[in-house]
Amino acid sequence: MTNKTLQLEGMTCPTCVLKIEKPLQKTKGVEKSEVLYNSGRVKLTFDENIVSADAISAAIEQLGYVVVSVK
Ligand code: 9UX
Repeated sequence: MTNKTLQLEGMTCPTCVLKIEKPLQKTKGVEKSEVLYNSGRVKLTFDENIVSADAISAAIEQLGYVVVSVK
């Protein structure tokens, strides 16, 4: 399993957390996700054999947020 933290921009109300978390939880390969409104971060645990950090970031950007860093 791989752990990454994404720094987002664009979460402007607390409901954004749910808008991001729901699709992440349905994404194959994502084992655990935690969206933190206050810091604007997404903590991820995922299987790199199934999904990449790039693919997850792209999916979040499709929702209208900007991923400013992946660490
Ligand atoms: Mo609030 Mo976020 O109306 O996409 S849910 S800004």
